[in-house]
Amino acid sequence: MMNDRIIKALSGFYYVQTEDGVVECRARGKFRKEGVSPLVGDFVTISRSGKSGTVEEILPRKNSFIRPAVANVDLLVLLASCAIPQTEPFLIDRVLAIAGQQGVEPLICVNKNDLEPGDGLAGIYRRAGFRVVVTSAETGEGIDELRAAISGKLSAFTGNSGVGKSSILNALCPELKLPVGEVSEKLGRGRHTTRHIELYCLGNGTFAADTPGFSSFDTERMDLVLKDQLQYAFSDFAPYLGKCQFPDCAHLKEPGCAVRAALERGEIEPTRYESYKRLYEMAKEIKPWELK
Ligand SMILES: Nc1nc2c(ncn2[C@@H]2O[C@H](COP(=O)(O)OP(=O)(O)OP(=O)(O)O)[C@@H](O)[C@H]2O)c(=O)[nH]1
Ligand SMILES: [Mg+2]
Ligand SMILES: [Zn+2]
Repeated sequence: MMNDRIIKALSGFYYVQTEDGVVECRARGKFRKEGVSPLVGDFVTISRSGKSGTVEEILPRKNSFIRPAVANVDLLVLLASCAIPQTEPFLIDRVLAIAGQQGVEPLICVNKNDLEPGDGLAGIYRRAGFRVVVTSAETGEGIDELRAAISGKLSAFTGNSGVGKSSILNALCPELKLPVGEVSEKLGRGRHTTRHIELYCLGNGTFAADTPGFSSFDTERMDLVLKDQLQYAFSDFAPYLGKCQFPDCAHLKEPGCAVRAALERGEIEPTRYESYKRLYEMAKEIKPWELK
């Protein structure tokens, strides 16, 4: 059927939502040979034998991500927290750059506002022109606003482990009863409670994928943004691009740089610019064979 979609990937199995229920599938070997893997969110064609099936074809994707491994998303919800585990702005900026490159709308959600005020972090991103919701899965603050923002869309919830992705989804839809984990106060991080990606229907054409959280180590395996394209993935730089003295300005140390002038006038957030520089340095190291 046209609308058969992978809603869960786990241990080499793909669970495909069809008109008459969920079918457990394996993927054809050709996908591995071609270097593609089916993703949660993919529309697929399957063949069936008895109760199980095989993913035969992946229909063209609107977009796809390596981390979280999802396809065809309308909205990337980036969960952050100012309480333990704290979210580094660099992680947010890195995911924002990837969303920017894919042309996917991001939404920043600063959670755990009951434990630690999220206004500071929220302010940085509001000033940079992003949509931000401040929430608490504990008190319900901001949940209605978040529900309205994701309504009718397919969202992927991402963020470091323990920020409350599963808790927020439970707050949006208590029937989900997703497992939530503890946070290690000592180590300052979550415990990777969510182990697989799964897409849930929240009703009224709203879908949300819960995904395993990032640890501080595994961001290496994230999508790559090339150094020359990086500036375009920073939407807050857009008003200044093309206005530098040198047309090939990398916005680092070049004279007459319009981006750095905007930074000095306070029109670009310092942490955003720092993240740009860090990502640029990382992008310089990308080898041609690492690109698809
Ligand atoms: N006080 C408070 N605690 C929260 C809030 N959101 C989540 N928590 C707690 O934070 C811990 C981690 O929450 P999870 O929902 O498991 O976090 P997660 O982002 O899904 O983590 P992973 O699945 O490991 O990626 C749990 O103990 C939650 O009860 C919140 O807004 N306020
Ligand atoms: Mg979780
Ligand atoms: Zn410049």
